Amino acid sequence: MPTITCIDDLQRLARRRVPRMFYDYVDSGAWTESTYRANGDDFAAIGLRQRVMVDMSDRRLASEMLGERVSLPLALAPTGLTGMQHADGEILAARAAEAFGVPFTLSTMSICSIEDVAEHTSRPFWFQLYVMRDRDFIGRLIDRAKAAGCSALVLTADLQILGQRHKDIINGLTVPPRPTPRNLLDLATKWRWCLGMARTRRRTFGNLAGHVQDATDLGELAKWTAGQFDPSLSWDDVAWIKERWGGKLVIKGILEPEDAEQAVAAGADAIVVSNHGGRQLDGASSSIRALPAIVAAVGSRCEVHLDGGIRSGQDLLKALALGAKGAYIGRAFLYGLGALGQEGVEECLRIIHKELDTTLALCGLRDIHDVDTRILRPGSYPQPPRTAPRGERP
Ligand code: HOC
Repeated sequence: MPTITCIDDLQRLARRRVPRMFYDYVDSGAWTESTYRANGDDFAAIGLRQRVMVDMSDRRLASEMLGERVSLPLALAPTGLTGMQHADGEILAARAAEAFGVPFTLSTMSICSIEDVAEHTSRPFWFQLYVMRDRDFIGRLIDRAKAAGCSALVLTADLQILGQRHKDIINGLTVPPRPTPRNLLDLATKWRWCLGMARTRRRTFGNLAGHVQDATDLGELAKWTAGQFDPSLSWDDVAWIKERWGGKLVIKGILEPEDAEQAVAAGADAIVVSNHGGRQLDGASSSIRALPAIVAAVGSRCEVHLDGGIRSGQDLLKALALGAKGAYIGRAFLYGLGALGQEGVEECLRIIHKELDTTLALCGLRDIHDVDTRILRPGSYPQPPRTAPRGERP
């Protein structure tokens, strides 16, 4: 087993253990992947200010997201097909999040169902909702999340149609999936993954089972699902979703202040600044670059979270410094999951926690709540556009 020191190490191990089709599904973005790359590059461009000779003992990283106590301001993002990175992936990731004291978000497009995850965890998890054409089905999904005790509904706003990812097409992860000779040869070298999959009874999209006639076939379900995302979804729909749900509502996929305003007007308790991990609109802004303007616009009226590009505790600290109340990791925990199952997700969280703690201290702070732009090197970080106060000339 190689020594694991950072998320890159988990990624390398995952690449060796997860079938290429599913590894690439995670490690890919839309079209040229420019937004996917920018998510990481724009974090790397932000510099930190070292401070010395200040008392750095007794550091505090614990905080709150949506009123829930979190051991660090981080949640596991909703990620599709998580149970294809490792057998029972969603259950294992949710258990790791629970053990670490951070929220887990289950995707509509998960392999394990809402009920599977609820049965194997005690901490309430968050449920991510895709709005599909069949609104009755969506209503019932919301009811199921409520019945399972989910503590927040995360409505994804940026996937009314599916972005095109070239690696998925090349690998045959199209709808329906295409088993090519290359895929079959690759599977032969991923024996751990195959053993796990042979043991589990979960192989299809658990939340959708029973809804289509042939619910046992991944290809059929994928085909059905891709045609089901509702391109007509609009802000008007948030009202009925909010009413049916009745609990904390998060709107994910916001990059522009105007949309943030709409989300707040629609009653969001939190918004997630996100470009879907660079998997939807290639050319869209990186999440960290979009964050300051959104915090300036709505940060006093709702929680602003960030998703996209977080691969270390340093990235997380930079997002907090720019006004995020918390952030999400997607690929980082999926690499841990693919590499080492539940232990890998816990290792990912330990790594990020340690990096956050060390960076906080070296920036001269002890409490995560004291973090702001003073820890960032001037000129290296994005700033909100200068606007004149209402009623004044710019
Ligand atoms: C077959 C349809 O959030 C992603 C997911 C969406 C999954 C849809 C899969 O891949 O970005």
